[in-house]
Amino acid sequence: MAAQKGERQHTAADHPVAPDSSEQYEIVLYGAQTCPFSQRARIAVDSKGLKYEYRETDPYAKPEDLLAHNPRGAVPTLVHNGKSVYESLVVVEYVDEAWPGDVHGPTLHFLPKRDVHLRALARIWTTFVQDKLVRGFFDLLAAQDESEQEALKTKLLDSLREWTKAAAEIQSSPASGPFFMGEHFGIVDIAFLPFAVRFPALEHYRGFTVPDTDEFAVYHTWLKAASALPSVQSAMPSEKEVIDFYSKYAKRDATWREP
Ligand SMILES: N[C@@H](CCC(=O)N[C@@H](CS)C(=O)NCC(=O)O)C(=O)O
Repeated sequence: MAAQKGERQHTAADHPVAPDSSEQYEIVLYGAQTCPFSQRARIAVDSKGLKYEYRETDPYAKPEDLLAHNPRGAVPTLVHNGKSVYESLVVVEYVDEAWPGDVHGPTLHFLPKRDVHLRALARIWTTFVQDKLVRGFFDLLAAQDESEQEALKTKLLDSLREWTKAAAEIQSSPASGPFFMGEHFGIVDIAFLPFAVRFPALEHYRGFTVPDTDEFAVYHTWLKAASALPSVQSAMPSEKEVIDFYSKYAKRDATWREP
């Protein structure tokens, strides 16, 4: 697609990185394969088609180079021309603003660019993902008491029902999908997808599943379409990795780092 007047065509040549290891990369991403927050960052940079150096990092070992860029010692941490950005949703917005469009042209935006109301909706539902779905995911894993687990399963499913209903409403005007905001993959999808693909851990440890009913049809269609994207597949953990990783969370030996 041609660049619009006043907008510069964005090309791969804007961020040239030869696959030569002697060359300095301008973007370095510290992440962990099993970490859903890291997957958000990787989806963001991979969706934009950026070249970057990925450093698989154990954040619990707190290596010096990670601490030098992020005093919290957490992943993901993005370093762009020596300056660091962390907190996964901040990283996603940073990537969106620092590299408008993608390598194919100026049209890819994680936050709707021209419609201020759609942009507000994207923020409302990204916050919902964080406050209800991500929190619900970790609360359910951490719960040891069976009756508490049952209550948290119901709560998580209620939140997912609300999210799915909102997606269906947004997609119905104008009719489109399969992503949360319609045909464009964006920040709401990036915020939630890494957790949705880790739901097998909730099934394994807590018996939580999303019913295959009409009520959740939009969710299942979304999950299938979004999981198939190359930018998502490039950092997808296996089901075994997910289940192994969350074993310590299910025993309450670890939890997430809140923003
Ligand atoms: N709020 C953070 C959460 C990141 C997070 O919890 N990362 C974990 C790995 S999945 C981590 O680095 N943990 C190390 C620690 O908390 O010390 C974000 O959104 O980026």
